Amino acid sequence: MEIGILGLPQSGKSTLFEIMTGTKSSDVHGEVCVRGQATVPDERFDHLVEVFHPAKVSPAKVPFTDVNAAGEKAWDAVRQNLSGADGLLHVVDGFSTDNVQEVMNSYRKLEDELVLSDLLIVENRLEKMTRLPKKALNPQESAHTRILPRLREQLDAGRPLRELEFTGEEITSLRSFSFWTIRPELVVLNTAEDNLTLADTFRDQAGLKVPVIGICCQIEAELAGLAPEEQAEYLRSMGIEEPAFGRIIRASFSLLGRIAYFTCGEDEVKSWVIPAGSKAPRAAAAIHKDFERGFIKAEVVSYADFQSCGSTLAGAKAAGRLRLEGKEYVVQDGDIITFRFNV
Ligand SMILES: Nc1nc2c(ncn2[C@@H]2O[C@H](COP(=O)(O)OP(=O)(O)OP(=O)(O)O)[C@@H](O)[C@H]2O)c(=O)[nH]1
Ligand SMILES: [Mg+2]
Repeated sequence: MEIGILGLPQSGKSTLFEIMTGTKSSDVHGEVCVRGQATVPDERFDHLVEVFHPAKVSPAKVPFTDVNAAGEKAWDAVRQNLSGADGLLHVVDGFSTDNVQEVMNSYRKLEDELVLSDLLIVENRLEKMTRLPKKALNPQESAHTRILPRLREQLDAGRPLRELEFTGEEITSLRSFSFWTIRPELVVLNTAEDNLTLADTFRDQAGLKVPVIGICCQIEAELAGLAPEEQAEYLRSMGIEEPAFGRIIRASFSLLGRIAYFTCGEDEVKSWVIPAGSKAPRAAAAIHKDFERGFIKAEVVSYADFQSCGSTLAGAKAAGRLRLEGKEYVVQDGDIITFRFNV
């Protein structure tokens, strides 16, 4: 699981990366590609830590990748380093202009680049296949001859591939292409400090089918150096309720279709990241493969039930809210789970 940060030069990518991950990006030994982990802000998790006072605290994390590349080979470096990213965070410069049309143009400029890049891949592939005799095609290639013309049509119209519907099989067979526009995208508009509402205007006018979040990276970068009370005071003075970087991290997390469940004890409170829709044994495998193989039952209480039963497991049990779930149970976001297994 990884999110790649993309954007035109000097749009604020590295600044945002540093705010979210606390990892310096811009001047680390001239490295082209920098990876960092961002902690997902979660009030539920914080409450569990307060209740259990564990020796160890392990919140959910999202890995981000920032690419520092300039010059002619910049695009190659970006492509190479982000080919494995599951989702894209597209940073748009909204601070050097207050004209929404200009902001839309700079958003489109990179999007068009990505669409074009995907189109070239599709056309090369189709061209290669037309030169092969039909009978010489392997099953993978025949699948491609069926799907790729549809992709070409979409890209030709300047539209991203993520708007098309694919079957699970099609997605698997397309994976090796590492298309840009098939991956989920979150747009981050980096606004000037006196123009925080630009993101709302942009969202309304651009009519995008992907989520848009506004942030003023400059303000939030300054925040990072302050003590917590000073941060709150500073935010209030700027008219901001909550730092936007937390919302961006949370949105990135859901962009990848991930949810979290918790394991709680005196030794550790931990948030485990799993794909939404995972059944209990699959979810258990996040902790240990043996938990999946030897899965017997999961003792589950939802976070809301836990809280309403006095925030203790004993309380939840006494109220009959601690459920014993089997192999078919689909784990829900915020579940507090103890697995029973046999190895
Ligand atoms: N006014 C203003 N300037 C900003 C803001 N965010 C970033 N900048 C400036 O924009 C410049 C680029 O910031 P970076 O975070 O390095 O941008 P980048 O996208 O990583 O740049 P490259 O990696 O060189 O493409 C810096 O000089 C920042 O000071 C902002 O919110 N407001
Ligand atoms: Mg940079």
